[in-house]
Amino acid sequence: MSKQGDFEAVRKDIAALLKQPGYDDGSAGPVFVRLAWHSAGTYDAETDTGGSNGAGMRYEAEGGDPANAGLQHARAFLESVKEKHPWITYADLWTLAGVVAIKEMGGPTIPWKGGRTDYVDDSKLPPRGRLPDAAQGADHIRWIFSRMGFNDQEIVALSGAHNLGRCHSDRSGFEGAWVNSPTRFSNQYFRLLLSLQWRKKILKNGIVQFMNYDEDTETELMMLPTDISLTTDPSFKKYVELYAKDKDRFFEDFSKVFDKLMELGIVRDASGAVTNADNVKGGYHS
Ligand code: HIF
Repeated sequence: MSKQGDFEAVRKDIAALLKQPGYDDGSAGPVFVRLAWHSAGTYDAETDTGGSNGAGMRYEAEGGDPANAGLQHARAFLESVKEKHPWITYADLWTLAGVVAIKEMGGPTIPWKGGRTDYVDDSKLPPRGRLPDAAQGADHIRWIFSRMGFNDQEIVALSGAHNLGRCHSDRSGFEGAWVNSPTRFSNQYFRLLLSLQWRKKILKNGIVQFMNYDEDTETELMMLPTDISLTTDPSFKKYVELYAKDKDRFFEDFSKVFDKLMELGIVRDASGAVTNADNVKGGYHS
């Protein structure tokens, strides 16, 4: 067992857990990133509810939300880290796992601070329906992310995370990966959005997504309707173009915006200590 607050020790154990030969593309990294984002993306700025405090996915009302299907795998992988470092809250562990995974997969360093608390019961869970619906378009994602306090540029920068991982027909109903190296963080997603021909395809389950066949690698890549909307909306498109040609700028902006996402609902004092932990009753206090 590590000393309370030794986040370095936790980071090392998360990094050691990423390689999972029998799972998806051989890495738990992408599903950790999705867990981190879904743990925070319930934030509603107007009512100051939801966000990365609480780790509400431990409860059925949030964990069993169809929008969170598949994230039980990420939570199960991370259980061994929680057992080894029982002092860490789940809310800190899940956000830290996303940040460590991005770095280990070749992405930018993302500032991260601990101090989140876990709900002690399910009385304060955010309502379902706050996470985005991939079947929709630009207006929908602008509405969902502006509710969390993000502008157009930040929405596009965040979207680069779809460079990682894949869709699963038994989770979201969509199928396939966005890029050929889905465990390597880069700006490839933006380049492919602009350079390939994306054709609408109706899957056997009736779900509509966009597909491209790559002759070099003989693989089929995919885009969600929401991904394609980043190229059809002129305000979004100019940032897709920016990040497609400037990888350093993408890494820099992504680091800031992913940090902002992980901090949703968290209030800190000048020393970085979380001051709104009372919202969630109990939990870990550093
Ligand atoms: Fe995703 N996202 N996301 N997403 N997402 C999926 C998978 C991942 C949206 C829909 C989906 C973000 C925004 C949005 C990751 C990270 C981020 C899947 C597939 C869907 C449907 C789930 C499955 O079937 O397993 C929508 C509509 C979003 C609003 C635009 C974030 C910016 C891109 C915030 C973000 O960081 C990651 C990583 C995955 C891959 C998970 C995996 O298991 O491989």
